[in-house]
Amino acid sequence: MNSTLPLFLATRNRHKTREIQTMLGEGVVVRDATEIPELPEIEETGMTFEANAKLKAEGISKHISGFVLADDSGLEVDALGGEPGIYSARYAGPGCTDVQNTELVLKKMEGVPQERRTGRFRCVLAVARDGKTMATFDGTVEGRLTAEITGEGGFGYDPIFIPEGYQKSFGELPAELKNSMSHRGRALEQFREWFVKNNSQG
Ligand code: ITT
Repeated sequence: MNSTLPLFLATRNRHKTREIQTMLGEGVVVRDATEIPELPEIEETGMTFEANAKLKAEGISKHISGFVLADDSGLEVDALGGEPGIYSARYAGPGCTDVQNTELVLKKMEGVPQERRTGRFRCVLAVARDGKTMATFDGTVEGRLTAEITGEGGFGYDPIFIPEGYQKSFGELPAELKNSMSHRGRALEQFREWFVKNNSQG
């Protein structure tokens, strides 16, 4: 990207903001909802990642001018029937921590053999302006669950997720490697193309 473009993220999750800012690079200056405490808390009442991403993007874009990008994401575990899925952030209950969520998944997976510990991260990005969604993008990364917490990198469920083709978890692998293949990285590649095109059209 040639000039500096502003982008507002409809998130209060600073880990997402850091990853997105890193991946979009210096040409895009990212701000998020942690900078504006008056912004409303958008209730995630949708039944899909896409519905919740749209709710967040549309809700916040009524208060912020320009493009607003929202990310709804989570972990789907096959042996748990796709849980925690859209409930990833609140799996262990309202206000719970990443560690509590991660420990709950591991507990529910106790005794599940290696070959059945499959799952994936999913991310849907929605971009909105003036309360209307303009586009959505999605990305997934397949992998398997560890039996215990591994590494200190990343956030959320990263320490219990080993991406396909690797022997280490996202908690152990370098951030650049995660970003190059992650659900968020894949969705963001598509968004980036859209963003450049739509900004150049004014
Ligand atoms: P916002 O709604 O404010 O964006 P949130 O953390 O509540 O923040 P979500 O509702 O999309 O976001 O929940 C996503 C949860 O899924 C998040 O809290 C993590 O626990 C997990 N998650 C998403 N992406 C992840 C990643 O790249 N690595 C590990 N865990 C991830």
